[in-house]
Amino acid sequence: MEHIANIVTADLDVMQVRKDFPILQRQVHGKPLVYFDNGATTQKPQVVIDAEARYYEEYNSNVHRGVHHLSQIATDAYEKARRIVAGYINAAHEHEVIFTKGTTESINLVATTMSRGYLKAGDSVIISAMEHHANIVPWQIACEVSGATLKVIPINERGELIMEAYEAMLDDTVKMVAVTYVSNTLGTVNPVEDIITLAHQRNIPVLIDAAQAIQHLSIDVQALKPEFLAFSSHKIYGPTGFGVLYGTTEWLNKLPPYQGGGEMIKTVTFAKTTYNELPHKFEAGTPHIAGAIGLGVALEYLQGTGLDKIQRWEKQLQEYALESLRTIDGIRFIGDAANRSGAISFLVHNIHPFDMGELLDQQGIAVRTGHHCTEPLMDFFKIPGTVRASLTFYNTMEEVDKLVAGVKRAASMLL
Ligand code: C6P
Repeated sequence: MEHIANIVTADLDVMQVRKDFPILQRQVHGKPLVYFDNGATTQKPQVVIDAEARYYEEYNSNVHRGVHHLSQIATDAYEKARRIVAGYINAAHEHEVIFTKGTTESINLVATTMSRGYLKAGDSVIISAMEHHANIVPWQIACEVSGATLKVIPINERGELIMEAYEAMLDDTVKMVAVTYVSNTLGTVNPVEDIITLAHQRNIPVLIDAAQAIQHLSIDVQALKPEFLAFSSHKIYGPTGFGVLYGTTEWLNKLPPYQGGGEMIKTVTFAKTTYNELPHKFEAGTPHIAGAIGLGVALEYLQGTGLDKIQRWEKQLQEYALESLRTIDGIRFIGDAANRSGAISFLVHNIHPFDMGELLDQQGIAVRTGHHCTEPLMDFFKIPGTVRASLTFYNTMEEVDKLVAGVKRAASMLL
């Protein structure tokens, strides 16, 4: 196919962007790396790698704890990262940005603290059928501890939420709604605006799992108005082991602390401990300082590259990939939502996803295979797993062609 769109219609200079990511220049099994596992983790631009290294080389020190020079520089850099994150999602206050280990910890923080007094027997929590395990299991545990019930919004065969069912579920027992913005397996973009509006009509707080949305969509928390929003740094070109929980001041003040230890205290005696203010109340222990700095730089890099350009290119690439993959004999898409982003899951004839994944790997093409931590979705579609290609802005149409040719080659060997 003609790849003129690579250069002309997309105002993003993809070839230039690719130079910013050193790993994209490497080979795998003697072939140029084609990286389509961005849903699992994205690659890091050199500026992020350099910023992390600079912290360790030049001002490694603990934060908020020392009056000495290095500690002050580290604290400033750490708090600057919070400012950048707050600006990126348009939080009303920097203290509404809590630093965590990632999406999983952010959701666990909310579910665990809600189970300590807020959720009670007879209450219910709503999640959806397309949640990642990280937005299922913490709520199951919270329900077990509190005696609340877990309810699940069903989906249709295209992998879209059945909104009428959701509306019908919203009764007086519901004390929390926690749903994913974008499905990591299906690529479905959920109507989170409607989900939040309907919940708010009954004063129910909402948590949005934005792990697969933050890197593809613009999120303005003051416009969207979730009470909580969680995402991971490593899926938005930042370091692993780091992430964000956004929460409104009201709700973060309402919830008890999650973990006890350094930084989250104001005063400690054996009789009683008083807790620190936001955001420190939820940041016990020495944090991943380099992670925060790296995430801040990653977000600045995206803003510098241009979010509009990135999103336009990703849309074109996604349409091209769907159209090209459709030409493969025997392909079945798992998830065919009208509104989608990021992940494209598929199966070809009855080929096991692992076999397909292995043969693609031999051609230097990295995709993810398996249940993608969404086992209930696999049960719904009655499949063992999928092959998942998750695209992002440094991918090219040539790489999509390689994937399509690779899948055809693998299929011809396996059938
Ligand atoms: N999904 C994937 O390949 P952590 O591991 O905490 O950074 O993110 C957990 C998580 C939560 N919600 C969603 C929607 C996710 O996609 C993920 C991570 C990866 O799909 C690893 S399983």
